[in-house]
Amino acid sequence: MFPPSSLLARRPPQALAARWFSAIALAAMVALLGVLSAVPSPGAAPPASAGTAAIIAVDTDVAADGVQPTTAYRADASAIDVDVVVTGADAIGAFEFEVFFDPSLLEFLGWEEGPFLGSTGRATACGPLVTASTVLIGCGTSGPPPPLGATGDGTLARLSFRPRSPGEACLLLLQVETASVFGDALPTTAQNGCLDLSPDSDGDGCSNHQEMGTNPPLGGMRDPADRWDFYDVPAPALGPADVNGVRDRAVSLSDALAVLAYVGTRDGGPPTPPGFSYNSDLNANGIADGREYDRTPSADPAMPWRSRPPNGAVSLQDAMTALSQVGHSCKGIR
Ligand SMILES: [Ca+2]
Ligand SMILES: [Ca+2]
Ligand SMILES: [Ca+2]
Ligand SMILES: [Ca+2]
Repeated sequence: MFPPSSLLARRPPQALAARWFSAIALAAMVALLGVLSAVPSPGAAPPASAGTAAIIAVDTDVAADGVQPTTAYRADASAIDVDVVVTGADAIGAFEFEVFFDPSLLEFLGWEEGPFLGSTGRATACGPLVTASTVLIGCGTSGPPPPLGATGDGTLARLSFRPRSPGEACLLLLQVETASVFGDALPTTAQNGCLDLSPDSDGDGCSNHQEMGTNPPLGGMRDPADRWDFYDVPAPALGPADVNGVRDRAVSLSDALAVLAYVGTRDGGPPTPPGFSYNSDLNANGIADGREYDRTPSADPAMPWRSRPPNGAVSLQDAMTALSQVGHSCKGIR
């Protein structure tokens, strides 16, 4: 065997010339390919300018900056909006996406176009195609530039759903596409999103997710299996004069006043002079009325608001405990 340098030295001159010719031809072909790839040709997908594809993503929290792939909501929320957004768009003149959702968990309510596609002043037109479990939306613009296509990040469309039952409801992008103003497809990838539809297992008005939060005024630092830790009671107080008191998923002064009205009632005891009775069931919900206003005060001095299960008598301490929860609310959909 010869060492490599000797191998080259021993090559016939014709072979060396052919090698150089091959190298030049290869360089020319590479250059030609570069020129060809820089000129968009109909039907061919040119590479993204920055070497990356645009991303069409499901943003599950329209109120927060950035794209949230997962957000928890109350499973009984009346409506949940999600945005379909694009990041890294490269002068697009059209887009299309198709979202799959589980119809046992979500009902599709409607959609509206986002501001991004028309943000450079191009007129847009959209068409939806909705089935029981999919939403396909395509929007395009017409005419040559100017105006240029939209570049960067923005909202393509907002979709609205109503939860049907608790569970993890994922919104899966079955297909995504962006295209130049000439209709050439551009590299585009998808990012799905999921809605964590949280139930209210103990029926106290706060969802499990809200109770496991860290903010007591938003229902947090509670037990999703303890229905007595959120002091929302039928208000005004259930009594001979008014049997229509309701719980409203928030603790307000009217809750504390309703508890105050029941102070002095006890399980098996007589009605108080104003006519409030522990063992009546004026709202016919199967729970003794006094029990609805009854709690055991907090055992934690650091959390005086932390009400515990009924102890058979409504006391002034109960009313004070309710007062310390005034302002706590689980009315939000999150
Ligand atoms: Ca709850
Ligand atoms: Ca609870
Ligand atoms: Ca209330
Ligand atoms: Ca009752």
